[in-house]
Amino acid sequence: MSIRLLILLAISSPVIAQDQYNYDESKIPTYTLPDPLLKLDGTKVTTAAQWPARRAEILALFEDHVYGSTPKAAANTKLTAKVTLTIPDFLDGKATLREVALSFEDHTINLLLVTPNASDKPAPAFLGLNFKGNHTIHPDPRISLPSAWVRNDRKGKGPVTHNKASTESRGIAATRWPLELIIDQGFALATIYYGDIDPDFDDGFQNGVHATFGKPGKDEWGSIGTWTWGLSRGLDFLIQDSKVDGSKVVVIGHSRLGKTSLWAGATDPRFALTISNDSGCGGAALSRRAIGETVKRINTSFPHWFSDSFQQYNGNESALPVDQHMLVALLAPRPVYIGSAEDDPWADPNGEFLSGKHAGPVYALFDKKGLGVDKQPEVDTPVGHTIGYHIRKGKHDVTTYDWTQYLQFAKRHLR
Ligand code: GTR
Repeated sequence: MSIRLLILLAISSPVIAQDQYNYDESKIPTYTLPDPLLKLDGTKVTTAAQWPARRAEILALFEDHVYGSTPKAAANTKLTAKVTLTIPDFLDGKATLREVALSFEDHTINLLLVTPNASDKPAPAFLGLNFKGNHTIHPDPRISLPSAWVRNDRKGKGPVTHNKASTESRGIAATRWPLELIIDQGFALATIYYGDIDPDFDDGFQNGVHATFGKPGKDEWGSIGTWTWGLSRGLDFLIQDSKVDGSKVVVIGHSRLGKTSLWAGATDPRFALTISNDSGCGGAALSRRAIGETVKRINTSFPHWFSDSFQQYNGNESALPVDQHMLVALLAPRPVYIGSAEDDPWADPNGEFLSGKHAGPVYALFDKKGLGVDKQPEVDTPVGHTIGYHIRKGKHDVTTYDWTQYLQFAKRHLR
């Protein structure tokens, strides 16, 4: 290497650190995806009746190699539910807002539930985790602030501290949660602050529900596993609530919480429909493409998200016994929608599309048409049948455009 190049590398090192990740489709390594229909004994699944056995194998592979399994004690824990706040005339009388404390031992997870007032019939519902507190989804000053850890949100910079949520953050995530649109279409919305379940930083699993259930083993849950478990506990409540149709609950999530919604749909078949928004690596994007965020990078930046076993695939994606199309396949024959954004190459939009495509053969076992197209569609052109997909204009975010597609898709499949 020439001295000139060395000096250039040294002075521009932060830029180089960013550039070490591939964004070029032509530089994707050649890879072969594992066949979702090929059983471990070498026989091939050809009928819907044979699928449950193969599905169980795939689920166990994801538990053992990617997300970790849920400790038995957690799986068996029943939470008590107590409604702590009711606002019957929320959104100018269109909806009822309730806050529900879901508790076990000394831990409380607060669910915010907004149900439409227009009809007496139990409403289909969306359930999703939020990043910054339930009070950030709407500016109403009556919504409680979380008491758990919240991110020190200086545009992602600076240390992750144990700040308290402030009243100034009321409604700051409202654009990601278009409540009126959701209520006007006859859906309920339920959300939980993810930090109530497990704070999102690597502390050796000292806090959140990890504190109750103990330090996880090598192939037990990381934070994505705990957040997923929290979604299922939210669903337990929704299923018994008279205002919600428990057979029509959609699980939705963005980014790391989109990885979480996919794993929730896979582990809890009571979710009727799953939505992944810009979920990227460890979500809908195929790991073997190693474009944008890679397995090594995600395990290095966020060692607490997956099980420790996932680390063995750092830079070694082809050794994974699964890839993320098999995560989508675990949702079959239930509907699933994958949303991408054009200016989000870190999440590999085409890899997100391809997971949907390669899950198609499993949907076909049930005579369900998956995406119905072979190539990633143009921007702002939603496609799909039982598997939906769009790539919209814009950056990594959840927008009204995304929600409009998700609501239409949910109506099409749940009504
Ligand atoms: C990024 C991470 C992504 C995605 C995103 C988010 O830093 O690399 O995998 O999860 O965070 O959750 O906003």
